[in-house]
Amino acid sequence: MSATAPASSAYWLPFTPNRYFAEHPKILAGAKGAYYTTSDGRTLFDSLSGLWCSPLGHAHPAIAAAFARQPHVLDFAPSFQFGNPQAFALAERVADLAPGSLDHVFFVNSGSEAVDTAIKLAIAYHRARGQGQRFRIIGRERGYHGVGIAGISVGGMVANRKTFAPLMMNGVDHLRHPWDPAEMAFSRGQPAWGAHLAEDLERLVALHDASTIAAVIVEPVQGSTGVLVPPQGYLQRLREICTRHGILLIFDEVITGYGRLGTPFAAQAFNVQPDLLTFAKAITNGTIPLGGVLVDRNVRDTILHSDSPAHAPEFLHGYTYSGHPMSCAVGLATLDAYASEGLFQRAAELAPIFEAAVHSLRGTPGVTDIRNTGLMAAVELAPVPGKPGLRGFTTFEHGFNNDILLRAAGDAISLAPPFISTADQIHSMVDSLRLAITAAQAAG
Ligand code: PXG
Repeated sequence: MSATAPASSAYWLPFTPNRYFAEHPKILAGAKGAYYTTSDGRTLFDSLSGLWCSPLGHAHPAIAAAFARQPHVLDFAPSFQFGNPQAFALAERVADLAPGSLDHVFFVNSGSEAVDTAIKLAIAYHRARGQGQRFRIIGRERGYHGVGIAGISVGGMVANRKTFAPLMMNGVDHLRHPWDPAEMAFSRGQPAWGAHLAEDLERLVALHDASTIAAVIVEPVQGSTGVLVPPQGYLQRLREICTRHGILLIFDEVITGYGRLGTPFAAQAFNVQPDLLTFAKAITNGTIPLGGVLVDRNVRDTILHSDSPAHAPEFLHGYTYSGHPMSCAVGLATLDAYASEGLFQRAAELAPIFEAAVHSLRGTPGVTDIRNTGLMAAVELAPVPGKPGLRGFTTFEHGFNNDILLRAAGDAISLAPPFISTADQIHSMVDSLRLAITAAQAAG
């Protein structure tokens, strides 16, 4: 097998400039612990836990063992009309980690599917309680909810939406995002300013009337557009407004789920209870596709006790691979590893070390903001005039050509190191980023 990517390669890479890639291929050939190895034998620190999904690091032996075992037990089971022990066991474990009455789990295979599923659950819930006119879903600017049509409709990433504008879902509206560098640049943790931005929801209620709104979907911390941390009191206020108007609150925790903020879910870190909660990524440490929606007891009961006949499904939704025994077995091994190694606690303990290290970049030429919470942060870089995204891209390229795998969100660099990282690794990650930022500045 060739280690390089020929210009004529059959593989079309997702969210990648493919023409550029053909000339400058980047091949990850191996991974162990907190490091990747490139096809030319270099070692790179994994500063984003893969794509936010591998907090345990790579090649974890307990996960490898689950992969080896499960095909001999049950390699596939039909998901419609049948259960399997792995799916039941994992649903219990996920529900045990979740706050309050989020005690049922609908399994899917990705974050995008989780978002589709949550939106359908919200619509189905209102219909089951006789409020089928509630069809609107409110998202947020700069939100990322995957790439399904529902997800890009409620999402707020312009580049992902504009090509597909004719396909956008009806009835969607958006809150403003809560990042304002003039008010909150270099905040550590939750910014003090900005709770009032949640009042956008009252404006949308006044515009559309609550009787037409089914749900609000937000990432508790906006991840993909560069770690936008919710201002103090903001999520509480959103919750209050939703409750007042009978609107469901959906937290998209595809990134924040499973310890990123030092608690199982961000809902617990911020002490705000959603009605539906989506997860994916870290549930299997990224090793096999799996996602899901945690569903509030009342939402589930309402849908189950709607007027469908006893022999017909109450919720017309599901995937061939929902509750796949392989994914669920690996999910169980992953949750066991988080628990036995105390890794959510470790993430909480590393967070202040990480915060201090990341904020040491303040003053580095070109750094215009630093934002962080838990073990996630973003460093905002001044753009190259007239070329948005180029500074972030050059910084990423420099990191790759040296010793660190970086992820650029436009001109911000996002960081989310594995929970197994040591304090020394966090410091050297920030040193490597400083060098990459400086090199990208010098490149003009
Ligand atoms: N919701 C959220 C909040 C996400 O972050 C998805 C849904 C979609 O998940 P799937 O599994 O369908 O990709 C995501 C995915 C980045 C980056 O660079 C973020 C994601 C994926 C890839 C890259 O920040 N988030």
